[in-house]
Amino acid sequence: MRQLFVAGNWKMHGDKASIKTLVTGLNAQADSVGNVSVAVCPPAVYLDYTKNCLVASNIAVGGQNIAEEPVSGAFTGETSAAMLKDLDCEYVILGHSERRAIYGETDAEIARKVKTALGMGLTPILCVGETLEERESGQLETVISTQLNAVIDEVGIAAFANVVIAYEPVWAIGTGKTASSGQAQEVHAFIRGQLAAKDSAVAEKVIIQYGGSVKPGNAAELFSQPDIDGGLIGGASLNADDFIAICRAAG
Ligand code: G2H
Repeated sequence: MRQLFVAGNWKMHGDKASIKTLVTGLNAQADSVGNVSVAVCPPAVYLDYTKNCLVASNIAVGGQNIAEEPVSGAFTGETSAAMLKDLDCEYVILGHSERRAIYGETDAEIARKVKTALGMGLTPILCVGETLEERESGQLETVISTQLNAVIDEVGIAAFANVVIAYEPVWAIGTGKTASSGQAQEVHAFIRGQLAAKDSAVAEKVIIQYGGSVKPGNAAELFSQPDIDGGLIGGASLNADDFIAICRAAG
């Protein structure tokens, strides 16, 4: 039985005042979430501040990106996996569709970043997902398996025991459109099947989160699907009551 996992992707949102308010709300309600793993992923500059504000011991912290280079070097503007570890982060989101589309991250780069994260003892939250155009032209499975295989080829299937996958249909991100629980389950089962073809024990263990306009009102239905093991939450993770309600739906 997999333990469900809900992570908040704060993206490029927040300042010290709003993070203080948000984390105070999370601290107050963290005891009520039940049996679920929880993490928040603030912007890199606020990781340490967020960690210091967090009193709840059941909420972990993660980054939203790392450099390929694991420790340090002449890479202006970058953050390394070692730096995230130094700040007691447990997770890092990699390959989010915004990184792929806006910053041109390729499958190969993302795969190398997954390898870097694993090597540093961080758990990558590897995002995969198709655009509406890709879905409507029948390329969904090809797109997802290409994104997955790039990483499997780089790190090996056994390493996926320490990887979280987030299925995020691009057309459902921040749009208010959520994949129906049936649509999402279908893709989650496909992802697990792709892994199972290579290693069934690993496939059974891997957490596959759903992401894309998850809200308190649709979380329980999504999380009740057999292959949906929690969520990667954007907009709704910026409000403590909403995020806790989503965690409770998984707990
Ligand atoms: C998808 C998700 C978080 P939102 O990007 O990764 O954001 O919940 O706002 O659609």
